[in-house]
Amino acid sequence: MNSKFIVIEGLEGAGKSTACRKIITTLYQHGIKNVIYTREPGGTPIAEQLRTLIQQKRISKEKITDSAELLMLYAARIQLVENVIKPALANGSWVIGDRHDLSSHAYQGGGRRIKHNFIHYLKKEILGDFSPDLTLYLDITPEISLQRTRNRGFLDRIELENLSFFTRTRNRYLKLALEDKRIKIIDATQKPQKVTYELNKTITQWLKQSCIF
Ligand code: T5A
Repeated sequence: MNSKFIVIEGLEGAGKSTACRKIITTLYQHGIKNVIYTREPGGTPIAEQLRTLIQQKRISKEKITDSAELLMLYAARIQLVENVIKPALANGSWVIGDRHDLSSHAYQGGGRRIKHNFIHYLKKEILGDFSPDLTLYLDITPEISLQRTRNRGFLDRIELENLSFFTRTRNRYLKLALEDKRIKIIDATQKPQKVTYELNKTITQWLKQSCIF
């Protein structure tokens, strides 16, 4: 059985971490037991240090420029892809990714308004043709996202952005999801049990369509 790379995407508080756990359980029930979990940014010692830099509210008085943020995200991503994801796939493991490249197109492209051509160029140069087999985009409104993250009690540097930033980010997610049939949209404003049901249904259908069982 060919191993696959499945990614979960969405705004803060969309339920990505919860969804990753549920998907791992669903795969297990379908006999796919060799599965690893990754998160972005992060997942290797260097990528985790980059994550800290990206999320830290302030490093002295120096502001992280939008381009530097994007480059750090791609630096973290390629460390993870080359050192963890590709070797795992080559060894027959499935990989469940909590965020991947689509996040940069949504947050840095949509939210920060960095030009699409530049992000696309970086992606091609750094990742080549490497991409997920399936992406599940958990769609919530920015208002719900901010409410769920505020309930958590602390906000990192990106979570401190305003509603318009997250509205642009969500709009870019939706635009890209509608353009690519490998990205499935799940309504994550529903009750957790309903979201889990939709996730299971989508994954099971996709496994069948991909002739995995
Ligand atoms: N980033 C990342 C970029 O800007 N560009 C990039 O290229 C990349 C890769 C990463 C940050 O970096 C940015 C985006 C982010 O700002 P992260 O660690 O991935 O951050 O973090 P978050 O998205 O902030 O992760 P969260 O843990 O906040 O969100 P999750 O994982 O989506 O949500 P989860 O499962 O932890 O749930 C959050 C809360 O919501 C509740 C849960 O119980 C929990 O309390 N919840 C629900 N409540 C009601 N109904 C539902 N259906 C619910 N689902 C979950």
